[in-house]
Amino acid sequence: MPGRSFFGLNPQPLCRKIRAMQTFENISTKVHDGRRISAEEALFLFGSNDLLAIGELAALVNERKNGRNVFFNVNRHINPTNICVNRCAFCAFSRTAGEDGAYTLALNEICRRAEEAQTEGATEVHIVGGLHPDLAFEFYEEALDAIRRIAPALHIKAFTAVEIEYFSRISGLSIEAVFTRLIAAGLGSMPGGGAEILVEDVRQKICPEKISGARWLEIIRLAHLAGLKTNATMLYGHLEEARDRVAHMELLRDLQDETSGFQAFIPLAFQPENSDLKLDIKGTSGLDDLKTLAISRIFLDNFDHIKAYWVMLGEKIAQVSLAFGVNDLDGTVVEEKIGHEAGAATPQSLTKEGIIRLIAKADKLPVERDTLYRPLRSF
Ligand code: V47
Ligand code: SF4
Repeated sequence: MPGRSFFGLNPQPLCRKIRAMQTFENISTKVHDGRRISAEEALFLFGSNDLLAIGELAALVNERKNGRNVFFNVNRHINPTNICVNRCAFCAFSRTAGEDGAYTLALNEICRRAEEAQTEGATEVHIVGGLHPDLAFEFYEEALDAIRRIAPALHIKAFTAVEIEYFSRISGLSIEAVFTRLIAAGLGSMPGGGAEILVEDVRQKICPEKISGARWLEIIRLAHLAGLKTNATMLYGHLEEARDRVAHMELLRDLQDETSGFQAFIPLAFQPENSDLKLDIKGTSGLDDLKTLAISRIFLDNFDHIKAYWVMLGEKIAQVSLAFGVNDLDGTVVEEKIGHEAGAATPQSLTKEGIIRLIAKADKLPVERDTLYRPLRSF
């Protein structure tokens, strides 16, 4: 009879434990054979707290793809404006025009920062910002063109799919035409922001004004068709559930099967301070961070790179993640606003030497890369 005690043993938890062991064995066999795991299996892994077993599988997947190499790049973030018409509930960075702390950088200040980055050895500028109600599309076009002239050695990685869609709306241009114009002005690739959680009911709660998940995917598809590589992020640790994370990653995996345009997947740990999402949480746990990175490494078999963004994770968890399937550590950054406005306790920047030390102390080989993952130097 189900659940009845037999010689003092309760058979139900025992059966569950055996079933769980069998499921893990099946997943492990698939991963060892180089086969893809299903969404259900990824969800099972989220339900398990056997972090070391999950990490071992992720490390195996990563080892096959990247050996002991861990990539990093020397970059600088520039956020041209924090004024944004969307005001997503989780975002502590954005302001309404006229509000305390609202800012917009002048073109020459954007150029000064880019030039300084180039002088200091950066190979990339990472440019994202708010959806400004008054700046014209031409401002962004001019900014790229000016950066290209003043700092020609820099790769310009700029604008989320959310910004691209906004540019199309304010300019009356099609998405394709926006890409053509920005590429002509110097755009080299796109970061992975704005994805948040692509599942619509969660998205409606955390960023109701933002373009839908389906539209985000469509714009990224068009970016890939236009020849731009992009990243993909996932904002986790707020009110989403494990099944939302898996559904999010499955949408990305499907698109990657179609376009091969994604370079890296970057889980972003939610920083709860100063956000309008009134959740009774203090931020993600180290266990959840490592599990999420490891499961993404196992599940996203068609992504070459899983990136740990140390700004949100903290340097120590980012370092430990290198044993849990991660092969990319972002970056020198220099000035970070999005996470720090939301309470991130990390420094504003890491030196190149600091990143090399983090990687080497994790018994990995530091490889400086360019934005398109071409190795520049090993250390
Ligand atoms: O889309 C906003 C996230 C993203 C918070 O592609 C928050 O190489 C945590 O996308 N807590 C922008 N996250 C940053 C981003 C990114 C960062 C580093 C590298 C790359 C890349 C991309 O930041 C937003 C949003 O998902 N974000 N607020 C917060 N409170
Ligand atoms: Fe604006 Fe992006 Fe912040 Fe949303 S996350 S409010 S779109 S800057």
